Amino acid sequence: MIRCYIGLGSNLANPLAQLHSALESIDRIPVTRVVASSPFYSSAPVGPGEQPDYVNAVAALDTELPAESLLDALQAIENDHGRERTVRWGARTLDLDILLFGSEKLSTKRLTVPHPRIPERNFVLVPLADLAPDLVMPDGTPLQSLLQQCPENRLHRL
Ligand code: A4P
Ligand code: MG
Repeated sequence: MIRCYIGLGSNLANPLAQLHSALESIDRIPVTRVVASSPFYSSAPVGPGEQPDYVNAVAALDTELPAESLLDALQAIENDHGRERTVRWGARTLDLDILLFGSEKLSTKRLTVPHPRIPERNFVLVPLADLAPDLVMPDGTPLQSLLQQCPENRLHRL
């Protein structure tokens, strides 16, 4: 059993419902259980172009799946949930990123873990710290020191 953390993001018209539904779907992945989910946050979009605000959260899972099988399952959920409104909002309506997979470091064609953009994203670090304030990254960096160094981006708890 491996403890992992998943970042959830949506900027659909009803991103709250999107995230609730995604959490239920994740809990139905074989040999996988959602053990905790963070509060939901509204966050300013990061990246190019005009986009609505995101709702972001982090979930803690226990799974017996290998990382790439977990990625397959998460991408299937993204497809199911993203399909409805892709025309309106563009390519992505639900993002499910594997932030951490136990204390493993993975670097394959499909998977980079820990997720490389964790340190620059307060919409990941803040909900991750809600779930696991004493977490230490696989390279030995405490989560709290990443939080202290993270760039500011508008974020508020819903
Ligand atoms: N991939 C590699 N490593 C991982 C991992 N650890 N977890 C690969 C998940 N996937 C991983 O991802 C593209 C490929 O990354 C996958 O096929 C997988 O093999 P994707 O989800 O299809 O594409 P994407 O999410 O559009 O691209 P990317 O670069 O992952 O975007 P990000 O970094 O996820 O950014 N602003 C706010 N406020 N909140 C957000 O949630 N999200 C994004 C998307 C931009 N701005 C945001 C937010
Ligand atoms: Mg992604």
